[in-house]
Formats: sequence, C-alpha cells, structure tokens
Amino acid sequence: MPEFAVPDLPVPDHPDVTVPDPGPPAGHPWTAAMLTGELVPGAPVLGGPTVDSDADGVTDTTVAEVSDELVLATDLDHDGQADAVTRIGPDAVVTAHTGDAEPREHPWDALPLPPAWVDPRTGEWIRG
Ligand SMILES: [Ca+2]
Ligand SMILES: [Ca+2]
Repeated sequence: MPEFAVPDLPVPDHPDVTVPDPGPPAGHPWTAAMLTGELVPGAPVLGGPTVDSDADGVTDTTVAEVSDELVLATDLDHDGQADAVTRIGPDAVVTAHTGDAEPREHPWDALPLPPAWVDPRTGEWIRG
C-alpha cells in the first residue's frame, strides 16, 4: 500500500474567517452612512443611501423615519454628506439645502404657492 506524504502546513489556532468587504462597484463611491449635519435636527447621521433618485445607477437618497417625520436625505455629489433634505411631518413639509440660511417650511394648511412666471422686462422668474 503506497504511503502519501502529508505536507507539514501550519494550522492557526484561530483561522481568519472574515469576509473581505466587497467595496463599491468600480467607479462608484461607497457611503455606508449619510451625514446630515444640521439639515436633520437630532439625527446627524442616517443609514446609507438606498434610493437612486436620478436614475444614474448610484444610490443617493436615504429614506428614514426620525421622530414623527419621514426624512428623505439626498447626497447630490456622492461625498457622504446630504445636500438636500425633505422632512415630511404631521404639520408641514420642510425642505433644506446645504448653504440655505433657513429651511423652507410649508404647513399642510397653507395656501398653495402662486404660480411662477417670467417677467418680460427682466427675464427673471417671479412667483406671485
Ligand atoms: Ca443617483
Ligand atoms: Ca453631498
């Protein structure tokens, strides 16, 4: 009966069973969290984006429930920081963009915004 040589291989006490992080698809950024800063009071960090709002193949929007509001936080430039946030609550819809001095609040019982039109003299859009 032939004998087979068994290679003398080291056997670790605790084998490495971790699975490497697959990382982002080639050419796509990876964000595991959405930083909201002051755009979502009380929730500076949300989960990673799961919605591709502009259909470019890259998820950019996180949908979350914070307190009694539905929050949609969108990262337009894929840097992990929300650039636009819409908070839908029981009393109003609040939208905020990075760099805005104040968020815009539209209460549910408020009259609709007047239609916008172009001033023929200046070419500027005017509302009201
Ligand atoms: Ca997208
Ligand atoms: Ca961003």
